[in-house]
Amino acid sequence: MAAVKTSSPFAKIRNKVLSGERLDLDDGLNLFNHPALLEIGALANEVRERLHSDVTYFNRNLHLNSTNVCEADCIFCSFARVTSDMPQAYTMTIPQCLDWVRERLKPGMTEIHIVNGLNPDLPFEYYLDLLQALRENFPQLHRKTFTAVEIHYFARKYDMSYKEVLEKLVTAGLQSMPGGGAEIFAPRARKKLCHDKATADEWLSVHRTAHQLGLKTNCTMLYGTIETLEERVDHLLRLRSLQDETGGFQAFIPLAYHPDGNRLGAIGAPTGADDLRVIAISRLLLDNIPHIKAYWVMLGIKTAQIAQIFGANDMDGTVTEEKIYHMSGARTPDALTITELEHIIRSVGRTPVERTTTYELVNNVECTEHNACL
Ligand code: V47
Repeated sequence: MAAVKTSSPFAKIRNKVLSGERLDLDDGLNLFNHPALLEIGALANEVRERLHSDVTYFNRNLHLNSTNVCEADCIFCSFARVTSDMPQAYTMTIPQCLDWVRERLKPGMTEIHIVNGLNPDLPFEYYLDLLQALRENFPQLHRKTFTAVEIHYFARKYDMSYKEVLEKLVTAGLQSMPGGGAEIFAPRARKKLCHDKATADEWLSVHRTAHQLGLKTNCTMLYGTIETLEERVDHLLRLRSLQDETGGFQAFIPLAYHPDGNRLGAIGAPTGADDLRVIAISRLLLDNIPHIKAYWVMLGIKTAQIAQIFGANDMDGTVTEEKIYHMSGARTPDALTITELEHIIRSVGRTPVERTTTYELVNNVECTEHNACL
């Protein structure tokens, strides 16, 4: 790495990181304001290599959004339709969900990721039946389902505690939770972006409960809307505090704002440099969360690839048929093949390693001939 003036804020941060000392709010802000992106990236890369050597993880997964009817008023969202009679609103029945999976299932797939709208017309049994039907018909797919915002909604709507909701869903087949719905925790920004869904404390409380029940979950941050740099750092530090308490987060996924087709529009959509900076700073601040995922669907394939030398160590997966980003203007393909993912990872000098949802290694005997799988 190039010589860094020993008295500069960055030099102090670098010394802290290299000696294993924790970064604080001021350090986070200094990193966001430090002009030399490559220095931040190189430091994050050192941490990433210390934790994961040259490995980049990926998995084979399907994304199902079984309803986009959602009564929450999130002004950045292009996916939701407020009522079921609006154009493009849909709700799939359980047999339709099963057919949908069956049509897209490939040998070697290990995960189904489900995120839905907050649909006022569905009974709780819909979610239980969906999980049970998926477990019965596709036992090979790990069910990573429902964000903390959905769990909070179920608790309020069906009059249960978070623990009761989660226990019932686990009995029906939920195995882990995705990290969506966190957006930005700061009340100022949250009030403008998504005033009527789970608050930051509620989001964190759902994850705390899930972790206490032994579930692994992911966490996210939506950036590039109206948040300040201080609000970004505050968000990351709140995730780090919960992780100190429970240890239940396995991956952090920064989500870059996509501006098409929603009411927030084209304010401050992040640039490639912003994306890489957020990845690198996340790696440096979140010293207790094992994996930083560069989600190629929203970063774009090329940025997600370069992120692998800026602190990230995961690319997510094949992601067959993502909708939330594609309805908000993502230009990435609907899915990647294993051959494509492996090529992208290898050509940035990393070793592709297939994982399960909970980061066990996969030895896909069925798929040694990759083309036979995807
Ligand atoms: O919660 C919605 C975000 C999230 C937009 O856990 C938007 O492995 C940008 O959480 N621009 C859902 N972001 C996606 C998500 C996720 C994705 C991949 C992997 C995992 C995981 C989780 O998408 C929402 C919201 O924060 N979002 N609209 C938009 N216009």
